[in-house]
Amino acid sequence: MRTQIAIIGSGPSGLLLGQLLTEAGIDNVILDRVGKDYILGRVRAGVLEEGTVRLLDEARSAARLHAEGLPHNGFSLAFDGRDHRIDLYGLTAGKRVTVYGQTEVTRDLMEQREASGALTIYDAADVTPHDFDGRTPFVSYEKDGATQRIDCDFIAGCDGFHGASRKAVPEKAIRTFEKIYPFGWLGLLADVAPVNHELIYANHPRGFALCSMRSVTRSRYYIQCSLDQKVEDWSDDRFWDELRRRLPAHHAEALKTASSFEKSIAPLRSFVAEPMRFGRLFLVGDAAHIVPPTGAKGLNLAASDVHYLFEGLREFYGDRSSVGIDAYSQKALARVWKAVRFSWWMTTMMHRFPDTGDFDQKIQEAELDYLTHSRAASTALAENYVGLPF
Ligand code: FAS
Ligand code: PHB
Repeated sequence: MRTQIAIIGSGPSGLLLGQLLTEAGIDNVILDRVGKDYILGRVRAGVLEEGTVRLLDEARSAARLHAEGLPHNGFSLAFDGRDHRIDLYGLTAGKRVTVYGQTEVTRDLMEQREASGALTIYDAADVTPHDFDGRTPFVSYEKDGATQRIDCDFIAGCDGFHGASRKAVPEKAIRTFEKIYPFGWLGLLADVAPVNHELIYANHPRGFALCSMRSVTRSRYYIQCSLDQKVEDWSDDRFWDELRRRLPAHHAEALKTASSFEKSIAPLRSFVAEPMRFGRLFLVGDAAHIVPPTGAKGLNLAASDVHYLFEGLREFYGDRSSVGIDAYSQKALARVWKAVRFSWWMTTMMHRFPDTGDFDQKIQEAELDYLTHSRAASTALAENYVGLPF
C-alpha cells in the first residue's frame, strides 16, 4: 500500500491531522495498536482553547461541539476558605474556553473520518517507522498474522508518550527534558450536576482539588493524591468526603454526589523531546511532550502541533515548498515550552509538595494573594489559560 502521509496513532493528534489532510485532498492512513472502543474508553481532557475549536471547525468536526460544548468566560481559584474568580473574558478582551470532553472530540473526529472514507487501521500490532532519514520512508505493522507495509512520503508520529515513533529515533539525535511530580491526580466521573457553573481550582493544606464537568449533568472531579495510592482504596464516599474538605464551605455544602462510573489515578510529569522532526518523521502531541493537566494544555498543545504540521504539509504539496515543514519543530517547540512553563507554574502554585516547608508555603500564599489582587498578574494567568496565539 502507498499513501502520502502515514499517521501512527488515532488519538486527537492523529485524527485531527488526518481530517485536515483529507479535507485538503492529501492522502493519509492512520494506524493504531488498539481499537476504537478502547480509545473512546479513555477519560482525559475537558477544556478546549479557541484555537483548538477553530481547527475542529476547519476539520468539519465541530457541529456537536458547538451544540453541546459549554463556553466558559472564567474559572475560580479557591484558597484560604474563599474563592476568587478569574475573569478570562474580561482580562483577554473577549477570549474564552469551551468545556467539551476529549472523548467527544475523538468520537466526532472518528465519525467525520469514517464519513470521508479515509482509511484507519485499528488493532495494528508492532507498528514501526522505517527509513525516515531518507526519501522513501515506510511503516510496517502486523495484522491478520502477516507483516504489512505502507510506503509514504512522510510519517506523523501521533502515538502518545508511550508510542513507537519517539523510540524509533536514534538516541544521539534526540534530547529530552523531564520533571516528575511527587503526586498524582485521582479523577472521578459521575452523572450529577457540577458544584459550580465554572471550574474551581482549589489550593488546600490537604492537597489540590479541581471541580470540572463534561456537561450540566455530568461532573468531573480530581483530588491530588500521593503516588502510593491505589484507586481501589478510594470508595466514592471517601472521595466525596476528601473533596468536600478541600473546598470552601459554601461549595462543600452545595456539592451534589452520585455513584461514580469512572475513577482513575494519573501521574503528573512535564516532558519535552527536542527536536520534533527527524527527516521525514514528525513527532506530534504527547509523542513529543507531556504537561501536568493543571493548566488544561495537553490536548490543546497537540492541536497547535497539528496546525503547524498541517500548514507545512499543505504548503509542501501545494507549492512544492518545504519552508513550512522545515520550520515545524522550531515553531511547535516555541509554543510547547510556554505551555510547559505555564503548566509547571500552575502545578507548583496549587499543589502541596511533600517537601513544602514553611517558607515555600508562605511563597505559595503570597503568589495566590498577588495573583488575585493584581490585574497584571491575573491577566498573565488568563492569557495563558485561554491559550497563547498559534
Ligand atoms: P494520545 O495518547 O491521546 O493518543 C495516542 C494514540 O496512539 C493512542 O490511541 C494509542 O493507542 C496509539 N498508540 C500508542 N502507541 C502506539 C503504537 N506503538 N502503535 C500504534 N498506535 C499507538 N490533557 C488536558 O488538557 N487535560 C486533562 O485533564 C488531561 N488528562 C489526562 C489524563 C491522562 C491519564 C493522560 C494520559 C493524559 C491526559 N491529558 C490531559 C493529556 C491528553 O489529553 C493528551 O494531551 C492527548 O491525549 C494527546 O493526544 P495525542 O497526542 O493524540 O496522544
Ligand atoms: C477536566 O475537565 O478533565 C480538566 C479540566 C481542566 C484541567 C484539567 C482537567 O486543568
